[in-house]
Amino acid sequence: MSLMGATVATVLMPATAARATGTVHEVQMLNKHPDSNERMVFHPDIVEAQPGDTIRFVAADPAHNSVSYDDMLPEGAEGWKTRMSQDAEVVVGAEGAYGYYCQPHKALGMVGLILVGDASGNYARLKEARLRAPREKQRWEDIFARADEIVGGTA
Ligand SMILES: [Cu+2]
Repeated sequence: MSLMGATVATVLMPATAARATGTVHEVQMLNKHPDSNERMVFHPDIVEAQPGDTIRFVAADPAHNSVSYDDMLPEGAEGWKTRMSQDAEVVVGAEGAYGYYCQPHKALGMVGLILVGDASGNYARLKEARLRAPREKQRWEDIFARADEIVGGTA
């Protein structure tokens, strides 16, 4: 099984080998942030992982999913799109930064970031992605402000 790129773990393609060696990071899909009044959030919205780790998107509230941005993936990594209102697992193989959003709530800024290993290779490029909705843009600015310190601050 190749660990390059991200693959959605399904019944047909269980990422058993990857999960056996990697850590599982849970991301809750929520209508409201547990500690603030923010609506429609991935929690946590920044995950630090290592190649081969699994990101488990938990459908704690219904009507959410996770979709990778085409222009927010490491070179050569595959994107993903999970089913609405369902738990789903994505194995992150390639080192780098991955941006994703919730399809119904993209414009409301329901977005998240996964940093795998040394993410400096494509992290700066994520900031150049074109974002149309003001709240989407605002959430990304907030995420980047926190992620800068993790990636190195100069990115
Ligand atoms: Cu959503």
